[in-house]
Order: sequence, then C-alpha cells, then structure tokens
Amino acid sequence: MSKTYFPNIPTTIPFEGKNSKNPLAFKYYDRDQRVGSKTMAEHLRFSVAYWHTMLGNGADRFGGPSIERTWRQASDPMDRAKETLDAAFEFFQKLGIDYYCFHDRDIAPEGVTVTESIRNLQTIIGIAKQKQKATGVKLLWGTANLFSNPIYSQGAGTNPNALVMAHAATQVKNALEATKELGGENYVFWGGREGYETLLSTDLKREQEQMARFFQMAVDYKKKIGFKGQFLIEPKPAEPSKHQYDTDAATTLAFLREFDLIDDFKLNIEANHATLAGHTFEHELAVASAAGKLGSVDANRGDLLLGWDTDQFPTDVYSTTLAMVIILKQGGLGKGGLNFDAKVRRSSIDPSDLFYAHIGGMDAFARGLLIAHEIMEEKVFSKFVAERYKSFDSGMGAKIMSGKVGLSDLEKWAVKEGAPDLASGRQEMLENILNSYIFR
Ligand code: XLS
Ligand code: NI
Ligand code: NI
Repeated sequence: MSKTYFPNIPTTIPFEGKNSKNPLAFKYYDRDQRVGSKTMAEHLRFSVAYWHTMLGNGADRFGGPSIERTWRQASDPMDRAKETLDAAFEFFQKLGIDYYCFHDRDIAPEGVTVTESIRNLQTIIGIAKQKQKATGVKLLWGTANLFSNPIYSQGAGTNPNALVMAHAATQVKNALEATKELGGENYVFWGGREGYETLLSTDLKREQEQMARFFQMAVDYKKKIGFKGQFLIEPKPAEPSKHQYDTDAATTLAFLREFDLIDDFKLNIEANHATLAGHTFEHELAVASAAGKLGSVDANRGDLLLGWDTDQFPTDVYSTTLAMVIILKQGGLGKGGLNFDAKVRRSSIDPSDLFYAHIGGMDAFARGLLIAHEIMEEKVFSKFVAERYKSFDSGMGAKIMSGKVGLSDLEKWAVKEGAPDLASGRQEMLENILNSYIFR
C-alpha cells in the first residue's frame, strides 16, 4: 500500500443518520439521497479549499505555525507540492467530496524566475490531471494568488507600475490555462490588493479603469483559448487592502455594468465577506441572485465579535437554510458550488480536525437544503410574499409597472381613493414559522 497521510481515518466517511454519535460520520449529508429533482451531491457541489485545508498551518498575526502536516515535510518545494497533492486526493476521497479549488501558488511553488514558476505549475497540473482522472474528483475553480508576493503590495491589476500588472497578467494567463487543462468549471478573481490604503497617493478613477482593462484582457484570453468555465468575481470590502474596489455584490455589479463586463462575469459570494461588508450572507446572495449573477459560494462563517475574515466552517443551520432557499429559488448554482473557504482553528492541530470541520459544514448545508426544500415545496414564504405585492398585479398597480401611467394619474387616483388600507408586516409570525421548519 502506498503512503497514507490520514492513517486514523477510515477509507470513507459513512452516512449514519441523525441519531449517530460517530463524529466521523455524516448525520444529514447522504450524497445519493434525492431532494426534489436532484441528489444532495448535485445540489450542494461541495469543494475543498486547497490553501486552507492542505497548506493551513495555524499561523496568525501573533504567532507562527502551530500545525505540522506530514505532507509538508520535504525540503524541496516541488517534492512538498507533490506530497501535498497526494495527501489532498486521499483527503477528498476519504471525505467523499467531489470538488476542490486552488490558487496557482498553493498547488505549485513559485520559482526563482517567472519561467520556473510557470514550469512548476505545469508539472503539478499534469499530475493533478491524472489524479482527477483516477478518482473522479473535479476542479470547481482555479485562481491566481495576486496578493502574497511583495510586488503586489500596491495592487495587481490596479498597480501604478505597468510591469507589476504584467506579472499579474502572466499569472492569470497561466492559471487560466491550468484551470482549462483540469476541466475547471469556473475561474475566480478575488482582488485582495485591488484597492487602496490612502487617497493621498491614489487616483481612484484610474485604478478602476485599469482593473476593468485587466478583466477585459482575461475575458479576451478566455475566448482565445476556448475556456468554457464561468468567470466569477468574489467581493470583499477590506483586508488586506483598507478599501477594496469589489466591496460587495451591489458595488461589483455596478462596476461590471459601468465597464460593459456584466455579460462575462457572475459573482462568488463568501459568507464572511458579506458580514465584513455590514450585510448578512443572505443579503449578498439575494442581491447577486436578483441580478441573475449568483454563480458560486464560498461557504464559511465569520465571528460577529471579530472584525476580520476568520474563515470558520459553517455550522449555523439558520444561515445555511436561508442560503439554500435563495439557491433553490434560482434553480441551483449551475456550474458553481459550495466551496469551504474555511480553516480549522490554530489549536485544532490534528489531521482528523480537517475531517470534523468538513463533515460539520457538509451536514449544516445538507440540513439547510432539506429544510429549504420543504419551505419551497410548501410555498411557506412565497405565498405571503406574493400576497404582499398583489396590488401591483392588477388594476392601477399593473398600469404603473407597465409604464402606462404617470405622476398626475397617480395623484388623481390617490385623491379619489383616499387613505390606503394597511396590512400587517407580520415579521414575528414569519420568524416563528421559520423556526417551526428548522426545529421540526
Ligand atoms: C480571501 C478570499 C480568498 C478567495 C480566493 O479572503 O476569500 O480566499 O476566495 O482568492
Ligand atoms: Ni473566498
Ligand atoms: Ni475570504
């Protein structure tokens, strides 16, 4: 038998149902169980985030690595990358997860020269391709890390130095080719350093124009190589930059419309980024979905007491339920999925913690899916919502919306009808109904 990196974990994590006490078993996620017209696996399309799960070492701003991994011991960076890939595929298979996501720099090490970096990536992608073929595990998305290298400290596409943009462009070009080579279903742009620290040195208008141009070049290259995946932008308000241009879903959509890029992108909504922007996860999903632009999800959670991206695994069934209602309402995520952009805590030093973390996240979303499906089937809230707006379905309301009347017509109508009958908003009743589904 070849080397194993998770010797204490059985070959598969079984589904044992909600009464199981086995911490290494699913309580709700039963991949082949049908929920409506699809299986759970088809609905949820779970993905492992390579950077956190395979490379996370527990380091934070107050201390270095706290977690040692057996697959990160080799002294040669390429050997380390290969062992990490072996460990990753063992992890995916044991967990029974169908997808993964990576940055160019987490799957393959950066070389001393640009050419060496490109070669490293190509070598590792070749091996990853074979592993995907052998296991059936697929790539949800690839991306380029345009934030770790010090050359990006003043931005990547938005850098004032054109040669820095060229380095970023080189990474995107190669990461796109790698994603295509692996049959990746999406490609993500997260602009961690596409923003600014001080307006004293920043031409904001120019930087936004540069960013649009950067995206346009990526769109052109995508067409050129015939990459069929979906392009996604992942909004986040801050961190590492003080102010990031892709602040939230609404801002990003406005940017895409302004620069005529809207047809080429959808959004990847991350729960923790939503809360950092002062929104709820559901709000960001709803804004993206209303625009027909909800493409994929980075499934994690923040801590409301901490003002940074804590990237914790999702466990809150309220949140997963509300998220799944929005996802079901739009007919699923299409090529997108639920990527666990989440890391175990600094003190969770054992490899089995990676399993507990993902099992918890998968169960929380499976449970959310089941509840959301019932809510949708029984039209619990949709009936109430339809009733709430019914004055716009016929009569004067319908005329307003079809553009047939203007302010003077409305004045005449208001004078004639007098005071409106007001209906109760019923928020408390609706919250109780939601609870009755969650605690069924
Ligand atoms: C960081 C982001 C990052 C993206 C991929 O906050 O969530 O991990 O998902 O670059
Ligand atoms: Ni993310
Ligand atoms: Ni994040």
